[in-house]
Amino acid sequence: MAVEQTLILIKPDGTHRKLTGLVIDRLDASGLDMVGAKMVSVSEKLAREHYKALSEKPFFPNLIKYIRGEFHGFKDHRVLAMAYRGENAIAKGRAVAGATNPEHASPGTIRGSFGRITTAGQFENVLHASSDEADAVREISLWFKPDELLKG
Ligand code: IDP
Ligand code: MG
Repeated sequence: MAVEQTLILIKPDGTHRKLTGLVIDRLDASGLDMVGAKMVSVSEKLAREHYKALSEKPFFPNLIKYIRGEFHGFKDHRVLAMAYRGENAIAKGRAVAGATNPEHASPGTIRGSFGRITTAGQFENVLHASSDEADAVREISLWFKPDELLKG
């Protein structure tokens, strides 16, 4: 099995609803090791770069507002960014998260238990988890400087 790194973001609905500890607990239980963590006030530039593959989607403008905390009353765009390392870290992070659409996410996953679809159609699904190795590498280098990550 491959040792991988993955990016986990606790999105503003997750921080607003005090789900930070629960997400970390689930990731601990999955056996992964946290190798980086910081609270981030997400700039528009960072939000657009993170979600650039979705820039043509109709929900993109609201997605940028969502990840910047504009639907949750935060003045400082509050996201907890974390990097995890371990065997099959990417698949394990996705398994903790559950399916993208909270209505399709299995009960017991974070998104299945706590995600919602707003009346505007936005999926508020508590956390981001990198979806494949190329995304994980790109996203970790976008959110973290090399010296912010544990090496060992
Ligand atoms: P992922 O977060 O499970 O990897 P992506 O397709 O990469 O899913 O989408 C990124 C984020 O965009 C989702 O987590 C969700 O917040 C939002 N999103 C994705 N698809 C939709 C949609 O069809 N309607 C509204 N929001 C969506
Ligand atoms: Mg994705």
